[in-house]
Amino acid sequence: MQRNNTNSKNKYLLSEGHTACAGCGELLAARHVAEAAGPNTIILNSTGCLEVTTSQYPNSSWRLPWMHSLFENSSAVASGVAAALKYKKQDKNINVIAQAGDGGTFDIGMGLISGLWERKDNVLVVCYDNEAYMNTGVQASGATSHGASTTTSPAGKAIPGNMLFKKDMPAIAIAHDLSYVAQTTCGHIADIEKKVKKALTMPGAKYLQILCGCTPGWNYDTKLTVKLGKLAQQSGLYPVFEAEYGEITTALKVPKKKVSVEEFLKPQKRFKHLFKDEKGKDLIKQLQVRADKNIEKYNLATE
Ligand SMILES: Cc1ncc(C[n+]2csc(CCOP(=O)(O)OP(=O)(O)O)c2C)c(N)n1
Ligand SMILES: [Mg+2]
Repeated sequence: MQRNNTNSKNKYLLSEGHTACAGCGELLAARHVAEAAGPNTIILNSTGCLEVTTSQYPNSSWRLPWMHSLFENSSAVASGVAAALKYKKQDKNINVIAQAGDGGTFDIGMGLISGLWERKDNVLVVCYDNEAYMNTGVQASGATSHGASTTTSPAGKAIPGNMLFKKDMPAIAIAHDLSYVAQTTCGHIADIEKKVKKALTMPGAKYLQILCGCTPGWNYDTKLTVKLGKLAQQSGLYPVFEAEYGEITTALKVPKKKVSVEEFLKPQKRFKHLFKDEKGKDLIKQLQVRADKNIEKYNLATE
């Protein structure tokens, strides 16, 4: 494969020349995952926006060994790579990362990821959670927020957006008794790097989930990607935390001055119908209850 812009001074391991949208939270997060992991890393990438936008034949934006196989199986291929590295006694100095979107992680890749976690294969599984199947046109996934309008849960007379609730994947990961499970957002770039570095020091299977704004899918102004990540955390809707062997070890506090879920929802047109009538306002209240429960569960309140 050729690399794009080979004369460039940009030496990011995920470099320019990709075709992602302006303001893509997934590409931003993935760049920092790669930077934190460093050059001695092999990445297995499921089908999705991150794969499609960084590897258009005959180009690649990756300055790392990187492989795409199928939508559902980056984790199974990663298990094979980890086994080969172990056989070659190279498993201590080469990292293996299996990465996918929320569709590839929460839904279609779930069985194979669960197998990897069960066997405790030496792989970091990273989910870029943009809360829908974005690459194929914003279909709802198991990660889609309650109330979000998507092409398979269009807000209208029949329903006010997605009527299902987001699957708690980190809890499912923790239930596999992993050495390390963490969650963060594309509004917390330094935290992404810190968590990847930490994860790669932990034995066996690890899981990192990153909330990533999607400008066309969430339908917001491109300059808000980082801000929305911060608001998701500050409102309590998307806790930023780490758990080691099932115990929460760190959790980022929410600000003393309450940030309501409305502040996160309002700039995104996927939620615009919620602000129009009483039914929508009730649904916002339900989301606020869930955010408040997170604040309690993860002990996020600032004294
Ligand atoms: C087995 C299979 N089913 C469906 C598809 C079509 N498909 C390709 S990418 C994609 C969406 C990916 O969504 P997600 O994993 O959330 O990643 P995103 O694009 O949102 O980053 C789908 C449905 C496929 N390639 N293979
Ligand atoms: Mg997605």
